[in-house]
Amino acid sequence: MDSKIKEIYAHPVGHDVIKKLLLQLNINESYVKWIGSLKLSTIQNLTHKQFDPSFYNSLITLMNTERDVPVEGETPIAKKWWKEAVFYQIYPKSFMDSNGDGIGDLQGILSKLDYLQGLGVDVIWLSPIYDSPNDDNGYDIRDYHKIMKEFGTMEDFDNLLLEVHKRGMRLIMDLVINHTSDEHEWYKQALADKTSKYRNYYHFKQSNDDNPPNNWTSFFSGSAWNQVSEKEWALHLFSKKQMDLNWENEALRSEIIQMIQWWLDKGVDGFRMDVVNYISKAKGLPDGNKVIGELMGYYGIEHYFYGPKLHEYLRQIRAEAFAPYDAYAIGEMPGIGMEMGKLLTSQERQELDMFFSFDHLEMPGKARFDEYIYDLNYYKKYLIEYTKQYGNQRWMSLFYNNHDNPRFISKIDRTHQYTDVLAKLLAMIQLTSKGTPYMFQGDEIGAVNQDFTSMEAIRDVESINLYHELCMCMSEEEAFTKILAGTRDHARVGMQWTSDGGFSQGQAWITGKQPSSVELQVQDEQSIYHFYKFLIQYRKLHQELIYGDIKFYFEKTKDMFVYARYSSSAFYVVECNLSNKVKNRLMNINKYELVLSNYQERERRLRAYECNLYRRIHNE
Ligand code: ISL
Ligand code: CA
Repeated sequence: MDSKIKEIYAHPVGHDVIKKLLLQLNINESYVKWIGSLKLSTIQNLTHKQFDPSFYNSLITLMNTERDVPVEGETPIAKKWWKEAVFYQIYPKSFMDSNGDGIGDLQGILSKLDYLQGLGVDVIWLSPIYDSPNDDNGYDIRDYHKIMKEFGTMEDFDNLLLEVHKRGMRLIMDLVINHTSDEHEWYKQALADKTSKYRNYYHFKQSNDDNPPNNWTSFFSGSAWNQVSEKEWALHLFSKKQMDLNWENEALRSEIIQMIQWWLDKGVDGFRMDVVNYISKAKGLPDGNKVIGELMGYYGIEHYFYGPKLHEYLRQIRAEAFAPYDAYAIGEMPGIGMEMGKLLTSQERQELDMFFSFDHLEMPGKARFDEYIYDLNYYKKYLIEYTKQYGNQRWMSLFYNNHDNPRFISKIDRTHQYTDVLAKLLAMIQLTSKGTPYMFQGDEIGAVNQDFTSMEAIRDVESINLYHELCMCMSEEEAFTKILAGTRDHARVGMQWTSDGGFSQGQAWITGKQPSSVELQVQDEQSIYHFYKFLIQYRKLHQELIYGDIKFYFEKTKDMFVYARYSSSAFYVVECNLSNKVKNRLMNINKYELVLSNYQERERRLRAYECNLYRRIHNE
């Protein structure tokens, strides 16, 4: 408690916790400087009403969890296939339906491998395809060694993997090891017999009264506890059918590691680890601080988003499963900031290779279900800071979309009048910045949010639960408006292969429509699809855009985003107008040749969302 704020801010964990709180409160970071010399105890006295001692104990515990500070100083970038590759996330349920039952499947994906190879995709990430009751569309796994029947058979999977490898592509699986379905054999045995060894594979906890054992809330509304008997409860951070695994249990850890090895023996190339930062929970599962609960929207999160043994578990998985197979691993880690990200992914730490940070997806003080216009100047600031701070021992993932978020392009341009140039601008930044591009199905055809008209069209368990919770404190119309702003279903409607049909000839499990289609985009040389295809190819041939140095210009100039990627032998500049207003060009381009633009004609000034890639002519 005698530590000064500036000392706490200098600690990687302290830095990210303070930064996260300021972000949620929409308070400028410069505030930290003013209070830097104050002691934590002074701050506690000033805020003892809001932050009770439990908050400070959590912060200090978090900081003492991992004493190492990330290695700084510059080493050359180590070349790796996953730093050069373009990844493409497929949500199998909505990608392509081969048998007309209205649900995407593995044979449907197989039929589109040539399309993906033609686009230039190097790695496919499949959202979960394991046997599941589909309470959370496969993120509730019932059997890790079986393929979900709606998606096909294990033979279909083996054939798909073979065909992916035949094309020189790779495939990574979505690994959900924070929780299993409540229909998993382990959980069924745990419920059936209190003395079973599987009882301790989960978090069962006594409660002295008929309230849950602590105040933790679920990401999918309500308490994070299922009552399983008069005095016993079981923990679920997500839906009531997704039961959290107890990673303290060595037997559980080794079963999970054996399962990972089983998939690696089949030849998969790596994994995306679902909410992997949640797997270690604070001892005793203590109550969450109320102020943090209100601020973050979820009670208890400080006790598991960066748990006491997270590094230990990740090192064990790496040592026993990933390393022997030289497998790739990216962690999905909601709430983890840049400094903690360094501790979890720096190459010398032998834990994860990369991670998905989410701090860029919403603006400060905004949450996914808020309606607001996203300002690309915030993304510019985020990208510049991350790129400068992240150095060469770590490697960023660059993504706008996934199956959990509304379409990024629709947050910026709600009327969709700029879709064509804006989608290309986003592609330009993603494919020329320093980091690995992660595309999500539909990015390449300018997929946008859906104008769902009622809850009848909504399928996502998170949205349905939240809607019922909101209806307790607002009208159905207001509740639906909030759901419409943030529902994950915007990203889960079918891939639009042809203009009349979507991904299925049958009655699709979810209905949606895109303004364009693969068919139209492939035919039109000036399409978003061809813009992606060109850039994916170009960066492979001109690897300054991957491994080159990076330099930012006009950092303080609003709406202008200009940076160079260069080596001793080639120099590229990317020039972007982040606004829908005409802007003066700030750079002198007469020594450059234009490689690619999202506008056909040349003009003296930059038009709405105009982006240009230039190559410096060296013979002058
Ligand atoms: O963090 C969240 C609450 O706002 C969600 O974005 C999301 O649930 C979180 O990022 C974790 O997502 C992953 O785990 C979930 C699953 O529903 C998501 O689809 C998956 O990507 C539970 O497995
Ligand atoms: Ca099907």
